[in-house]
Amino acid sequence: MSTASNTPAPDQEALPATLAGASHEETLRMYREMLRIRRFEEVAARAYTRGKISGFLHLYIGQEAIAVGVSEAMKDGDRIVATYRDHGFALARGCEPNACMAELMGKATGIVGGVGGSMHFFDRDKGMWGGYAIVGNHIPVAAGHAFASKYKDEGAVTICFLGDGALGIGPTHEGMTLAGLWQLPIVYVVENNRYSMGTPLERTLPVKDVTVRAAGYNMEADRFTVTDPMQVRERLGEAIERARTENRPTLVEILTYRFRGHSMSDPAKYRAKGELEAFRSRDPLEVTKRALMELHGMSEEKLEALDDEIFEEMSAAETFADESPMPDPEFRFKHHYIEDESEAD
Ligand SMILES: Cc1ncc(C[n+]2csc(CCOP(=O)(O)OP(=O)(O)O)c2C)c(N)n1
Ligand SMILES: [Mg+2]
Repeated sequence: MSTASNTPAPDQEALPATLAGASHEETLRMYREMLRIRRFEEVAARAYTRGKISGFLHLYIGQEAIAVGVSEAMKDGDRIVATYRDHGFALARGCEPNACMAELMGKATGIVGGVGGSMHFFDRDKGMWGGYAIVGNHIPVAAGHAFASKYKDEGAVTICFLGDGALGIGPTHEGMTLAGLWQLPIVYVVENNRYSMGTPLERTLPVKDVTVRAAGYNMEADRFTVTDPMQVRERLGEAIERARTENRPTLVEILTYRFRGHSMSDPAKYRAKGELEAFRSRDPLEVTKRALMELHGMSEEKLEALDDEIFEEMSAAETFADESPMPDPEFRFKHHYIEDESEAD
């Protein structure tokens, strides 16, 4: 399918059919998860400006519906392989905000003991197989995951996320070639947020529709503009099940938008005038909130109470991280080599 348009819709347009067909319970569950990601990152951004976080901090604000939707479509054993813009995936998979915030601050209680930081969130039990900092280099790694699942006949699917900026990188081509050649149980999802750092995709992409490449890799294709998490669950769910039941890989392009700069040091001055506001008017988080009010009769007060509760949860995570110790310096040598056979698999 190649019918998606990335043109902002006017304010207050009709709610998407996917939300109209969802129950109150599932709409609320997904809204809550999206809001948790957004508030987590806002608290993290504040902590960054207070000097509590070193290095890079890439926020996922605006794209949350994708992490929440894919997580809903996954089964136990399925694997996410993500870029450095990875907080949303970890939280959507059920990783604890305390451990995630502590990781941002490099603390011993962090999700990988404080040695990975923002770009390397990892939790095998939750199906969160990283956080990769090097653009495009995780695409063959993800093919390796999918190869292992197929070889061991695990029935598991790998879902690999990449940015539009990874499309011209050598390893992207290498990984996708192998996935198509070996017909691996994998879904590659390009989160096209229109920019790689400050460069608009018109200056990097020779062909606008990324999914035309799928034919060259012998993959299925899908392409859509994200509206809400239910839609993402549905569309990626189809690709995930095709990978699981037929070992048929898919290349998906999701047209999305990030509301903040590339990282905390980017004031995002390269945007066209009015662009940000236009995209904000169809923020999937706000669209899902509207569905809760208009379709399920939720009051402003109830939604505000939920927001307050989530803000408290994320502020408590900041306090937890603040009060956590730094890692033992020796910890940096752990995991360089396998010390014990039980760690080998
Ligand atoms: C191989 C490599 N080259 C350059 C960089 C520096 N870099 C970090 S993020 C980025 C832009 C990537 O943009 P995109 O893939 O669109 O992802 P987005 O940040 O929009 O999510 C670049 C060039 C890097 N990390 N790795
Ligand atoms: Mg991008």
